[in-house]
Amino acid sequence: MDPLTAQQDAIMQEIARHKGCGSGGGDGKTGCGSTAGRDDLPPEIWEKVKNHPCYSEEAHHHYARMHVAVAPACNIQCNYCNRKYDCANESRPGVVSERLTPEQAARKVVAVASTIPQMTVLGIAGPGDPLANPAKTFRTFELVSRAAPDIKLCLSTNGLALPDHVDTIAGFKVDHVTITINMIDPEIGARIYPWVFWNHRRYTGVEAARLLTARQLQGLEMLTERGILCKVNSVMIPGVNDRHLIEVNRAVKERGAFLHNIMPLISAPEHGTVFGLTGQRGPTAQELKTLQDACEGGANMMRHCRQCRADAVGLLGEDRSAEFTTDKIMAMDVSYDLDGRRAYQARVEEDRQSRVEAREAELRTLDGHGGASGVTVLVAVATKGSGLINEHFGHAREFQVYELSAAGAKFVGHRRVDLYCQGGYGEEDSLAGIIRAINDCHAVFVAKIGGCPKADLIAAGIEPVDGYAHDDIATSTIAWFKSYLDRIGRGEIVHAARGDALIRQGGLIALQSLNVA
Ligand code: CLF
Ligand code: SF4
Repeated sequence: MDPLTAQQDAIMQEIARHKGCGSGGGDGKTGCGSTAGRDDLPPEIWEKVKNHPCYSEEAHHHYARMHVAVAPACNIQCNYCNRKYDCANESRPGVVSERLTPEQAARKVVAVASTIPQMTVLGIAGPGDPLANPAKTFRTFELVSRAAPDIKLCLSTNGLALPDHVDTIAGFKVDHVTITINMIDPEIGARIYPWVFWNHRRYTGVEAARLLTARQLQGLEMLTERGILCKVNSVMIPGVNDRHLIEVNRAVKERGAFLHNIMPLISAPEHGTVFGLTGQRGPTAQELKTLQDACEGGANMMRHCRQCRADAVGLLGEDRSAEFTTDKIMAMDVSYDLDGRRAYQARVEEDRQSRVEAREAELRTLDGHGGASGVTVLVAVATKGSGLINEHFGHAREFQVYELSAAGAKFVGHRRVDLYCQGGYGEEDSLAGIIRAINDCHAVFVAKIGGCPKADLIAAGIEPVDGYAHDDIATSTIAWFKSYLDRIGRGEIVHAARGDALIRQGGLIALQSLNVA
């Protein structure tokens, strides 16, 4: 056995000890994950996730994050990456971010935090790998923690250099680290990573993948030992690692990962990546959901990721980066109003708490509705954020999808669509695309909708619901679900599962046969 393999085997044996879910968190009563709330988590974990939009599904309706693109270099090559663009482990391919110095980045954070008081998290996620650029990454953290002490620091890495930097990360009080782990089997890894560069040497093939997985899992263990919350991102690549990700889910849970975010590969020839050029397809939304469902019971699933770019600003799913270009932030007159930010966030928390109570009260009234235990339906929601049904059908660029059952309303994903309303007119091609994208949903909740799309949706078997405009999503969808069950009970409708959707992901149409029930 060569010295490198012996060293990695030793690391693998050392990290094979089971740790259980959560970094000191999770009481076994509930999943400590993105859907968990205040009552489900130990207080110290709740404090860390309650206003992090990626680590709490509920928080992502209320709180924003921003990225600063300070890390251009990378130490590995992924077959889904083209270095012209941002790191595809956190970003959609095909978009390029404006590179910043740490000083520009710190100024940008203060400018954004002064303008968007619900911006609570600064993440460094590229455009290359933050830990392949440690000086720039940590200098940015140093400047930001001084200038904006209430902002949570977050990091996303491929993990190769992670074990060397864990103490520094802990020293900056970074509470949230994401590691992209696409495999734990080096044979599979060799199909994803052509090479890695470590310790002044380039490794290729299975040897490269073995080194990478050992370093990733070692870094994950080291972080969770220090109480740092870890999220694992995995890119689902059909035919390469899709089934294997169930094993990855188990392995990262054993090592204390708090969340697992399985993201679809986005691949097209124009991205110039190996996978794009060789015709490797991404998964359909249904395939993604099936895999995420199969992983339930393991490490908790994150399903609300938007694969945002390395200079993203705003709520997940919205992009306000154009308001904060370098030119604009240099011209802005900013002052950091810590008290004002705290007061704003206190009001957000008050509103959030009263809505949680209303939602729980509505859920209690589900008891006793005939058939609730066996019926599950998907519904689509048009929203601009804040957990409200507050978007017009014609203005929606995406729909959030919820699964309704006796257990309540559970967020299961989002579907990107083309705008229906274009220049004051409804676009028929877009409407057909929207119907295909939400074809597996029984209803679509909107703030407002015109007569034409309404009729077409009804003809397609999707009920348009505009009676809950500007109300809370979970409370409203549960109320509608009760009326749906009542209609079944009265024999007015017959419940039937709907077919799989043909869905756009990241602007690409993933083909799947329509099977409308
Ligand atoms: Fe950024 Fe990532 Fe931190 Fe979030 S993103 S570094 S954990 S603050 Fe979030 Fe964006 Fe998905 Fe990332 S939605 S791509 S999971
Ligand atoms: Fe590209 Fe990110 Fe992979 Fe590096 S880690 S090769 S930047 S996708």
